Amino acid sequence: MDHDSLPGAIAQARDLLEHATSVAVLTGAGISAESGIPTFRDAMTGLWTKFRPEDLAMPEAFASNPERVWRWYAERRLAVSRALPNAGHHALFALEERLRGRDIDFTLVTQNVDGLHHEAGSRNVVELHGNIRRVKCFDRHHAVDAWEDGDAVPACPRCGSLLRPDVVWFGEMLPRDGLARAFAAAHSCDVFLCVGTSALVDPAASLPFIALEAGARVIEVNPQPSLAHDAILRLEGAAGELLPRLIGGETGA
Ligand code: BV8
Repeated sequence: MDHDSLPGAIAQARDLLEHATSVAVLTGAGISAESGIPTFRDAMTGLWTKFRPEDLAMPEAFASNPERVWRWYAERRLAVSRALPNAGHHALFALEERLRGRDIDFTLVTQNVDGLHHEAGSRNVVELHGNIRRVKCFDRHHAVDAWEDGDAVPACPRCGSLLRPDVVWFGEMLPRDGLARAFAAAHSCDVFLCVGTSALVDPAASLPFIALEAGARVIEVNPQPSLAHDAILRLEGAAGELLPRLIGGETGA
C-alpha cells in the first residue's frame, strides 16, 4: 500500500485504531479552528495583534495590567460561548463510544481551554490547561460562577482578590491529577492520536514522544505536521475533514 498517499495513510491509521487495545488522544488549538476559534498562535487578531499570547497568558502580565488580560479573556470567552463543536470533535466522541463498547481504554487529553470536547459529548477528557469558561480568584483560587463583565476586573466575593480565568498560564504548574492521567495514558496506550497542535508547549508536547518511546504507534493529524519523528504516521489535512474519514470508516481519496 502506498503509505505516502493520504488514502493509504488513512487506511493504515484506521487499521491501527481498529486493532488498538488502548487509545490516547492529544488535541491542540487546531481541532477548534473549524469551529471558528483562532488557533493559539493565530489568536492575536484585531487590537491584540501587538501582543504575543505568551505575553498575556502569564501571571506577571495579569499582575502588571489585570484589566488588559481580563479583557483579552473576556473576548475569547465570548467567542468560545458562541462556538460549536465541529466534525473533528464529534468524530473523537464517536471513537470514544465505539471503544467504550469494546471495553477499550480511551483518554482524550486536550491543551484547549474552550470546552468543546465536553460540548461534543466526550467523557474521559483531561483539560491540561484548564477551561476559559471557568473563573476563579487570583489569590485563593475560589471558584466564582457569576460576576459583572465590565472594564474593571471583578473581585472575589469571598476574599476580595481579583478574578482571573481558570486556565494554566505560562510558568504555572499544570493540574497534578490531570497531568498524571495524561502521562499514564501516554505510557500505557498502543495508539496515540495527536491532532492540531504545534507541539511547542511543554509538558503537553512531550506526550506523543512518551507514547512513542513506550512502544505505541503515533498518528498525527495536522495540515502542517509538527511532530518530527520518522515513526510517526502523518495525515496531512484538517481535523474536521480527516477525523471523520479516519474514525467514521469512510473510504476514498
Ligand atoms: C509548566 C492556557 C512547570 C492559557 C496555555 C521558562 C519559564 C517558565 C516556563 C517555561 C520556560 N520555558 C519553557 C517553559 C515551559 C512552558 C512552555 O512550554 N513554554 C513554551 C512557550 C516554550 N510551559 C509552561 O509554562 C507550562 N507550565 O511547565 O510548569 C514550570 C513552571 C515554572 C517554570 C518552568 C516549568 C504551562 C503551559 C500552559 C500554558 N497555557 N493555554 C490560554 O489559553 O490563554 S498553552 C496554549 O498553547 C494553549 O493551551 C494551546 O493549546 C497551547 C499549545 O498550542 P497549540 O494548541 O499547539 O496551538 P498552536 O496555535 O500553537 O498550533 C495550532 C496547530 O493546529 C498548528 O500546528 C496548526 O498547523 C494546526 N491546525 C490549524 N488548523 C487546523 C490544524 N490542525 C488540524 N485541523 C485544522 N483545521
